[in-house]
Amino acid sequence: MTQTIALVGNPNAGKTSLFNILTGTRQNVGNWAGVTVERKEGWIKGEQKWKIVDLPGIYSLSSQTIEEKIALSFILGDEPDILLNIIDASNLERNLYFTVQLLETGLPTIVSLNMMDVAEGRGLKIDKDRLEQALGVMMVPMVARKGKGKKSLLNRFEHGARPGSVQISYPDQVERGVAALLPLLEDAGLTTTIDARWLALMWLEGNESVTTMVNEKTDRTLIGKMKRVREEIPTADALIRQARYAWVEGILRESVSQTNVERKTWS
Ligand code: GDP
Ligand code: K
Ligand code: MG
Repeated sequence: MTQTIALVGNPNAGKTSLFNILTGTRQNVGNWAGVTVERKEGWIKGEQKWKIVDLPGIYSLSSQTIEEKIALSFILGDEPDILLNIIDASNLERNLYFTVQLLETGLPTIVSLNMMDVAEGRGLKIDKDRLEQALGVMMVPMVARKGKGKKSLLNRFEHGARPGSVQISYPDQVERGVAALLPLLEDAGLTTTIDARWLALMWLEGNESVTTMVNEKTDRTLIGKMKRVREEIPTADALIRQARYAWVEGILRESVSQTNVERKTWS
């Protein structure tokens, strides 16, 4: 059976470079339905088992640009077997905000810790084990432009990906909203492989794609109840965003330090 890997990450994290070293010439390029955003998919060289879909580069799942809608509807609708999240190791704070949102979906995820050469050149010392522990998923250090780390990544695909297990404690108001929503989401039959807590958070944020999905699949009485929960927390999106940033800052304080020594392990 073919497994689908969705390649996701911030713009310029190295998605295209990674896609190319993984698929070589075995690529199809088209557009996402109805829009002129490029859609690429390919097959991992030497293996028929994995199809890899390159999702548009985005910074979060929240602000709902066309690129974000495409990525989110693929994640929600197609439920890829593995999320391959490529992040820029020299720019961890911004990149990990998105990673946290992805991990909260509960989908199996592998993180490609790319740009290790740049990070090392800047004297950043990244405690990968600690980061892995905090995020609950495996990370593969890479220099995608040079194809470094590809073997380890393929090895990780073989061993399978772990579901994200990030558990951020949000402010009480938000947690009460989530608690009120969980049974409603269950009644609506919306608790599938996508984590119900994540769906509840996205609903509280007022996320358009999740709102559309809920509206399509839920009867009006339940939607009414869910809307009332959301209306009670008008600042939910800001509260959630701040808590996520604070959580990322916390784990970076514990796992990244700055050194003066420039070690050239990757060049
Ligand atoms: P995308 O926007 O995520 O598709 O990123 P690209 O694959 O286009 O990469 C953005 C730029 O970073 C390009 O100039 C790449 O050659 C470069 N790049 C990609 N991976 C690495 C890496 O690991 N190290 C360095 N130094 N540059 C990289
Ligand atoms: K680019
Ligand atoms: Mg690209």
